[in-house]
Amino acid sequence: MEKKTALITGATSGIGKATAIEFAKNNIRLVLCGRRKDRLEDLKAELSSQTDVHILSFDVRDKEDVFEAIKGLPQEFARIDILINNAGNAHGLDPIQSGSTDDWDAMMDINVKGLLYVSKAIIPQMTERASGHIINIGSTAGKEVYPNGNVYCASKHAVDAINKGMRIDLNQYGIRVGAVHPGLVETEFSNVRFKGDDKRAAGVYKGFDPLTPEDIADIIRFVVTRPYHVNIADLIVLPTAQASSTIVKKEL
Ligand code: NDP
Ligand code: 8X3
Repeated sequence: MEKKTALITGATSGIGKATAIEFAKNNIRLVLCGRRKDRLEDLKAELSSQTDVHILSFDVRDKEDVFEAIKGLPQEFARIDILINNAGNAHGLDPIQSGSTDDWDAMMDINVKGLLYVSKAIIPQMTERASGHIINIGSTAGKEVYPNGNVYCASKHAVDAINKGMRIDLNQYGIRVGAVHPGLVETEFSNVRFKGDDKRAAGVYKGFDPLTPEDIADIIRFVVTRPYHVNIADLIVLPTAQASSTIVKKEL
């Protein structure tokens, strides 16, 4: 079988990094993206004995950089069969009346507009070939709204809508589109949300077994390795201890 190439955004940590490691084990060639170049270089060094790896460092908020980076891919990595739209974060956890506009900008610009820019840079080659697979990483925050989650939840509701819209519009090209919506996964997500307050971040995952990034990577690997006629369109994954965004069975 011909080797596939996957482009993963947000590959420097958490779910994106674990997916890169899982894909490398499964003989998938990798284009790994993120802002932290040193981490991309380390991951490339770690995975290069298993598969071909190319790294691209850009901020998904910068439209020109996104298009330039993807347009400039070397020929052997230019054909993207699988796009994992994963880059994103929550910034802050504040009630709407006191939320920071900088946090709001970051979440809408990264989680929504960044995902659109990367998709726009890649979809034309997929429509031209009439093949491809796009996985959008949403969240339970895209299915529910929780206290103080306001704008992060809005950004993930937007990802949910974009995922559905992509599937409809790309249907005629035979391109598979689906979303994976995780619940609580222990990554650097909460360290970013709480702006480096690592104690508060660790507290989010105390008293229960959260999902690990490897749990999600395993599921993404399953999704992309189904036969072509199978498209897993929308998948919610929770830790067993979590029933909803606000109901988590904790033993403290
Ligand atoms: P991490 O903080 O561990 O990873 C986030 C990744 O996104 C990093 O690789 C980071 O790379 C990248 N990223 C962030 N901002 C930008 C930017 N402006 N430009 C380019 N890349 C960027 O968090 P997770 O792995 O948990 O998050 C991955 C995805 O999963 C996100 O979309 C998140 O919303 C979603 N998610 C997470 C859940 C969780 O509980 N952890 C649950 C549900 C969904 P770098 O900083 O190097 O640019
Ligand atoms: C990440 C999960 O519950 O922190 O999307 O929003 S949550």
